[in-house]
Amino acid sequence: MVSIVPNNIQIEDDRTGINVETLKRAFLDNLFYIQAKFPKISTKNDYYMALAYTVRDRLLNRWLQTTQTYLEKAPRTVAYLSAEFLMGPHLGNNLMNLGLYNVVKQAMEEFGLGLTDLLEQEEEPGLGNGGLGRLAACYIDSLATLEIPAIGYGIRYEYGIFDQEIKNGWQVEITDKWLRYGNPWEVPRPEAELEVKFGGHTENYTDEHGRYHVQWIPFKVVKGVPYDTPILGFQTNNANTLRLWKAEAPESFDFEAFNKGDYFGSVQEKSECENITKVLYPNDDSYQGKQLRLEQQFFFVSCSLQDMIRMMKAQNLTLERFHEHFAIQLNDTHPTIAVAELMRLLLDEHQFDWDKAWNITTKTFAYTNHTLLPEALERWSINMFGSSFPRHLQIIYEINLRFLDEVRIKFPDDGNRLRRMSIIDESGERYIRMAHLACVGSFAINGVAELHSELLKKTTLHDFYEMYPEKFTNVTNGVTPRRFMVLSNPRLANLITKKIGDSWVTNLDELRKLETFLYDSDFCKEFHQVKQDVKQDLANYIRTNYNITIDPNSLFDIQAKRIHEYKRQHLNALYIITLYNRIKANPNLDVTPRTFLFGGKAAPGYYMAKLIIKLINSIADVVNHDPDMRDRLKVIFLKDYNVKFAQRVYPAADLSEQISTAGKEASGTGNMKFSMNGALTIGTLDGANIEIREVVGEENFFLFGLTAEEVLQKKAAGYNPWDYYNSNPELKLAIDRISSGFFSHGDPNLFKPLLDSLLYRDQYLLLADYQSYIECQDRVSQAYRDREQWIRMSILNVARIGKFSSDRSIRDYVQNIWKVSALKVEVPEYSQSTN
Ligand code: T68
Repeated sequence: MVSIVPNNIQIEDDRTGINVETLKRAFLDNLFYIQAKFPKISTKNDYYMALAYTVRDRLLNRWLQTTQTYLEKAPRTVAYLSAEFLMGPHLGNNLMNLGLYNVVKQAMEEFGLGLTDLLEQEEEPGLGNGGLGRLAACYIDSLATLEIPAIGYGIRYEYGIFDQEIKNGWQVEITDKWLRYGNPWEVPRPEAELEVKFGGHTENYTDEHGRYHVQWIPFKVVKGVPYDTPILGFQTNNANTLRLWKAEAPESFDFEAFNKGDYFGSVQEKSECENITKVLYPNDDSYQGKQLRLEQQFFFVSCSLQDMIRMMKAQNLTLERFHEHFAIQLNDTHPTIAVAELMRLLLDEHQFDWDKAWNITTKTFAYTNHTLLPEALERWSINMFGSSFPRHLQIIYEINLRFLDEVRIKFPDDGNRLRRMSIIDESGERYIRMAHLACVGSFAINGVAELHSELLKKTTLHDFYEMYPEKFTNVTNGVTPRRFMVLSNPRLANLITKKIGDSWVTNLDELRKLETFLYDSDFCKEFHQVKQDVKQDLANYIRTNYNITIDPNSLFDIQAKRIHEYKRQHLNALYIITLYNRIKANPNLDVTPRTFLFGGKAAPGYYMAKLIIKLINSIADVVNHDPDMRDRLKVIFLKDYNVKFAQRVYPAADLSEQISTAGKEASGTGNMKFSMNGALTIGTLDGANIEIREVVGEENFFLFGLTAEEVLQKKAAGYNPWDYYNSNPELKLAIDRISSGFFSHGDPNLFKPLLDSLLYRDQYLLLADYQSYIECQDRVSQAYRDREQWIRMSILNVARIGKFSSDRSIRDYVQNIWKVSALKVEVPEYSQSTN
């Protein structure tokens, strides 16, 4: 074919050039031709969009080259299936990864525009709830940075996690209209749409060779349209794809209905189809058996598997080798219906026999579990499941039949075991246990921190561990130091780079070299100054947005994460009340000034979590207005905690609160981000806290509370929270303060549900851990007074945190589970690559 592009372009053109002049020209060009604006009438958002397109242009060559290289070389590829990707803003990250941050900053400055301002303009894609979705985003970053061929598959929710406002101390949810002003980072690929079936029934038939087949006759068919976002690695040419699926009606009108005059009926069908990807379910670590949610899961899974099959066909590869070409990671059980769908595709659409199909399927999938909480384990009622997915129900029955035969052989005469392990729960109304399906259908099963993986083997998945010990492994979570250090804390990053060079960004263990400077007083001073400056930034932000003044010299004590009883934000609140009581009793008490900062969303239907938010705001109201507390205690609940805001928060923390009941937090990842930015942790022996403490050193970590084992023992021994209430005067006083109506304008009923839950059940053992927590907090206050020692502890946290880079996690997955290799992408000059 004759090239339509001259292949001798050498000048810096408007869409690839990276000097200041070219960037400025490109920016104006995009402002005019894409936003259709003159500078004079442009809004901040127009400027943001023009810049975003300017940066996107500079990604495209790498992205297309990557896609083409993967297509040609057909490397083994990771498909990361996740119902959530909590990506955070793209612009800053792409500027950093392209190495264009400073030159673009200068270009914008020459227009009188502040880059920080423009970055602030981006509406983040909040397509996740919390840790699980953010983990997927960190992993996608590391996969690209490590040059591993990978695709992230998920759902393009029209409305992501709700925006949180606080009204009168209560959480109010606002629809997240993140697509309102357009999304410059995604490219729709309508030409690659696929069809997904729902409902209906199955029919059996025999083909001309006398072979028996099943055909699924659906009730409705929905179109899946892929929207692709390039995910560039840090200073690499590899730009992987995040492919999110949007549901659409197959035709814009049902013409039959339309011709019959049923205009509204036909339009209604269209909107029903589009409902599938309308909104993200806002529950973390809990589960509601909603049919639409199940349909979301199947929708994106079916699209993704069909997409993979299509890719193999395009590469002339036989499906017999599907498992050699793809390693599919199931991010929790949300995509687990993939086990049945891949079986269906192979059996019904590609005529494989059962054994062959099952062999391929079980060599393809690997399953990551993210929770031990029983209320979070997904199970679907057979009736609901069967009404949407009749064929998959048959397949799951068949998988179960064969699986239980295997169990019977390995463990003869053990009926209870069969009942416990069955994929179908038959103890009452019948349910499909998705974690069981995931275990049976996968070749690898992992937890997300050492303790969590051990507890999985001992408790939740114990029977499966006995059945398939070789499948079980641990991959401790990690987070990307690019977004959570370089981008969000440039002052710290620059200081580190000045001391040890910049290779730590992709080899985080290099941070160890900082230990050499532990007693270098200039370095310690600079390190301290960085923390103070970042705290000042946050203080300014809070003054601007909350009209509250906080003192950057006070200890910034931060708990930022989803609100959940097991995470125990209310234990933190009990300490605040205790401090308050002490100061009221002795107004001259010499206390270490503290600023308590909270952030996090509650699931809209989780009343207790919402009441915890109200409690924190009510305490804040009293404390912040009490003259006795001035300059010593401040409490602020920061609204709408999201990735963008988290990037401001982590760098500014002195103390990171990781205080979940031991055995409940699978890993935690905020704990790592705080520690990376020099916060010390006050924490229980839970999730990754244990491993963080191990690497930073126990003398640089504030430990308190019962161990996971002690928690179980205490419960088994008949735990009675009243014993603690009655025998601990400070605890009693704190609780009585709340129940007296002191924080609720005299209303003793407002917080009664919370207090009753603590005094009569206390499922999460706050009262049992209270004294240990209080004493530990008092040690923190003492320690903060010796600022030089504190700084050294803080430096050691940074220096020793290397293990918690998501690069390490991804290497673990690559070596122990996926068995894939890096594939470096070469990018020839633009002029050559367009031929
Ligand atoms: C979190 N889980 C774990 N779930 O709680 C956390 N759940 O300990 C861990 O560090 C993190 O996963 C990453 O492994 C979640 O975030 C959810 O958000 C969720 C969403 C939907 C349904 C159930």
